[in-house]
Amino acid sequence: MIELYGADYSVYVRSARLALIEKGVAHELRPIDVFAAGGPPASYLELQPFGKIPALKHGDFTLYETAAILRYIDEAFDGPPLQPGSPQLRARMAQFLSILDNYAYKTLVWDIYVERVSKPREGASADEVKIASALGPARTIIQALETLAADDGFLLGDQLTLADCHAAPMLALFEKTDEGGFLLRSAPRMSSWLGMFQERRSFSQTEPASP
Ligand SMILES: N[C@@H](CCC(=O)N[C@@H](CS)C(=O)NCC(=O)O)C(=O)O
Repeated sequence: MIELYGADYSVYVRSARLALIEKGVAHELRPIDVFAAGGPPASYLELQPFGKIPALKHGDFTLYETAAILRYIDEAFDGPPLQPGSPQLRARMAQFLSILDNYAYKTLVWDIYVERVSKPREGASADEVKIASALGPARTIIQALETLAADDGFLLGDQLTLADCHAAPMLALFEKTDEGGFLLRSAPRMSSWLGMFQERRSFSQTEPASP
């Protein structure tokens, strides 16, 4: 049995859950709230010393860092392949994952979504300066993804891959903001891909209990 430690509100945890569901791997989500007062339980730091979610346990084997977890899910279990066979498409998939980790997460999720949606929902005001300065980088990210995305179907074409599982949670949050909705309207491939992916059962099954 696979145990995935984390919280349903986390985009990174959702990426791993999407891959597990799309691969058809039975698993349990073990709740860890990294934003609880005092941080995650000390015992969790043995699984993830940086205090981030998710972490995965498969028997005696433990793993953290979502990109590694995604590859493990695909390579350790039977089920539909979630990585392309050709070197070019495999490299393209790695490029998507890297763009999402290194550029998109902070800008789209923290600088825009958290400021525009999460903070006001909790009664705090949005940092408009932070949002305004994130818009240029956000435009670059969306244009880059649009340039790399396949014309039709999944991000790499006919095959659903780890790139889709990793991109969808971040892009879905970004789309909920006015700024994200506006930028995505200028990226027709990304918009139609996101609309299509959000219709998948794996996506509704991993919907956070409270948004
Ligand atoms: N490099 C980590 C990043 C994971 C990550 O940043 N997760 C967020 C939740 S979406 C987190 O744990 N944040 C807690 C914090 O930053 O204190 C990975 O790939 O797994």
